[in-house]
Amino acid sequence: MKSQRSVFSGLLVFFFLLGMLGQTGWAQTILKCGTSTQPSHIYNQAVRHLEKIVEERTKGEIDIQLFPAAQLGSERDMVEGLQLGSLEMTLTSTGPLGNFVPQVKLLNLPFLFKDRESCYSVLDGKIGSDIADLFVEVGIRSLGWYENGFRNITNSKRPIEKPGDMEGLKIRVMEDDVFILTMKALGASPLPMAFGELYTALEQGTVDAQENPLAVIHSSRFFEVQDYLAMTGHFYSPAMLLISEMTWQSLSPEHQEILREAAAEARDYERQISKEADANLLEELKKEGMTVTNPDKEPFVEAVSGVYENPKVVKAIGDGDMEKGQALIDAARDAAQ
Ligand code: EAX
Repeated sequence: MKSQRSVFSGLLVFFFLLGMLGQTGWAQTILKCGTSTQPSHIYNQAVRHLEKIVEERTKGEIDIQLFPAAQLGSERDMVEGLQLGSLEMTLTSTGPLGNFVPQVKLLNLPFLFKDRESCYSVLDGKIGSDIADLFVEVGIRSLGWYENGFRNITNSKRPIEKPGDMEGLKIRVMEDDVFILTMKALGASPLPMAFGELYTALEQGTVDAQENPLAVIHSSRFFEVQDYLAMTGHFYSPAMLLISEMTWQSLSPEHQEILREAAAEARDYERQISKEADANLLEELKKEGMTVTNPDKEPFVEAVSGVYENPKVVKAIGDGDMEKGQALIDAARDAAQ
């Protein structure tokens, strides 16, 4: 009896203290944020920037904790984690996102955008915000379109000057059929694979080639296992900062507002460092011994034009409706010009 009573009063004291902590603002919300890339990559610079702003403005009530280098799984695993509520946040490429919201595939189309300005006008305009809003239906909330960047091809076999040079190259692609179809149209043999396995696959020769923005090629040190870099810029790769809808709903309106604003600021910062990375890293990669080519893009654009007419792709972009898919493609092409 006696010991039961003391357990009871112990519990009372415990809950009393817990209540005090809550009232004095000591309760801290930890938001784990996973990424696939190496710590020095722009995604992780941006998340650290976000972490700082949010910590300041919430007076430490929200602590964003970064887990880079696919420590918490592949991009696809992390997005699934958000749905399940086992992970709070991720900054990911659109690579796996078409498996959750098929309309995202629109943004994965080759040579859709001519420059960064055209990307931002689509992503920050109606098309981008309509697509971002669809994530709520699958248990995820978008905190904005970040940037991975224009993708370029590296390989270990030969310099690439024209689509014909891609013939037979085993190339790793992200896990979406738009990427697979594009590489097939260029004559290569695409192999979908999670990013975390890529360095080893290149090193061991499981694949000859891969494609990524300069910031990824550099931070992941692909120059150690790839001799040739072709500045094709064939895909613009957007990134998204995502938060689990369960987590989002558990935050106070004040914290939601702080997070939303900080995410927009960190996005602008990330786009800026992404642009700087493109301006600076080509020289760095040459210094690391890569042979760089600047192929004429026209023959590449022509070779992949069929991807835009592929019924499977058009239908997927329209979420099962060909006409809607075609309308979206037309709208994006107009807006991107
Ligand atoms: O999001 O999978 C990829 O190649 C991505 O570009 C990379 O993980 C960064």
